[in-house]
Amino acid sequence: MSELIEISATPFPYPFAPGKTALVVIDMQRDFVEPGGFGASLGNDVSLLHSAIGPIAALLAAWRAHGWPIVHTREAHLADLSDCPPAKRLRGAPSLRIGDPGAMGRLLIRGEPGTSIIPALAPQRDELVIDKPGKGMFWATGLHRMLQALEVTHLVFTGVTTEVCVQTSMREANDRGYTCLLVEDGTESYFPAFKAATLAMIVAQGAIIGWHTPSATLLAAIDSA
Ligand code: C5J
Repeated sequence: MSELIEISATPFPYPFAPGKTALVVIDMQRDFVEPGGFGASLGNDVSLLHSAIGPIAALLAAWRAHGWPIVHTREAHLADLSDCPPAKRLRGAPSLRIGDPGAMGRLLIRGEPGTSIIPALAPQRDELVIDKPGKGMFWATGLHRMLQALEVTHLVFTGVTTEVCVQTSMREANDRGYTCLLVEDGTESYFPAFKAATLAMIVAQGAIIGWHTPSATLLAAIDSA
């Protein structure tokens, strides 16, 4: 493995592996971030997610400058909903359900305008873009094999929402042996208290799931390495 860089982090320094660390951007798609999508249909204020966009853009620029691996995910189902369990689709009383037509096409359906990643964070041609039917990025996606083929051992997490798809993906990654860091200002939730709780619980018990640190700390460490 290439030499590790120690990044100041909570609860103790994170061992960053240059070239072996993929940047993961979870679900920065219009359906969660813009009005009229899935997030809004659940009654959420989507503007609460916007502060993560700048830090994620800065991290993408740094990863691209080094040619390091990047993974974007989208929560997106097949058009016939065969990969969307009724237990997911029929839960609660949203104003629109998954698959219903909305302001940006059918909600959370692959290929619809709402599932596209917001223009500020648009993927580039050589980056992995994973459509996932679940909250976690490994469930029914084949991503683990793709990361193994790239010899990725470490993952830096960003995206939305902190306590749902980001945390689920980070837990799945931890179970698969990846060393995981969550970027504090590169993730957001519709519920600030849930974001705070997630940050606290992943680092408890000696980084039981992983580490967290601000984007500025990570970027400065990468720059000076
Ligand atoms: C949600 C996600 N919140 N991307 N999805 O349903 O976190």
